[in-house]
Amino acid sequence: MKFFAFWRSLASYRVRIALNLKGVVPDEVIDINLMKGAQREASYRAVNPMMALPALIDGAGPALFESLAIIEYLDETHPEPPLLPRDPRGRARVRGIAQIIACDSHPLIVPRVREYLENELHIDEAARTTWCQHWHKAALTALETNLQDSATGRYCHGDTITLADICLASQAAGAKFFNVDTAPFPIFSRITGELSQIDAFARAHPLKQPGAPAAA
Ligand SMILES: N[C@@H](CCC(=O)N[C@@H](CS)C(=O)NCC(=O)O)C(=O)O
Repeated sequence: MKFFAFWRSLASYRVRIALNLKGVVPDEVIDINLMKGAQREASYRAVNPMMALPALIDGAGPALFESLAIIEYLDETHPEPPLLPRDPRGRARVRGIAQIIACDSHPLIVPRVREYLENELHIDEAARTTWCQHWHKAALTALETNLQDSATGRYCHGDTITLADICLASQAAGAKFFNVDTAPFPIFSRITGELSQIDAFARAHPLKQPGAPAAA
């Protein structure tokens, strides 16, 4: 198994958590340095034409891409512990929370968007930061409201870890990177605090990866 990742990539972080929860250790972790634009090199474009991390090649391939799709693949090929509830409504809620993060919020703050704002639209750094913080807060506001539901337990959905918790942890790491105050979101903060104590989450954290600075 080959895992294409980068320490700072929040989508790679999501897949790293799932790999840890499932006890799957890739044979090779291939570092694609997003800060040097390595995701756009031909060799990686051949793996993932979207030029985004992560990607996973399991056995003969083909390469898998998009963190949620990869995590569901891992969940299907390594069913224990399950990352989705058994009931359709529960699964829809968990996937919904995950998609607010991975599909609605995160794509607005990735390098290709920030670089386009800077290089093509000539938006200065302060305004780019305002942009990123705005989309973070929009997601946090929606998440906090969703988490007020009685289906929330110790974690996002009841008392077992699901795909939603994996995504919540990535949102928390992103909030730190972009200096977003999460104090106004108490349920989000409580759950992400709990998750940070779990070994599979702690070991997967961006700042624990090779090449990461001591603090970001
Ligand atoms: N929706 C994708 C997001 C993939 C993505 O944009 N990944 C970022 C890093 S977290 C990336 O590689 N960006 C490269 C770029 O924006 O140029 C997923 O969840 O896998």
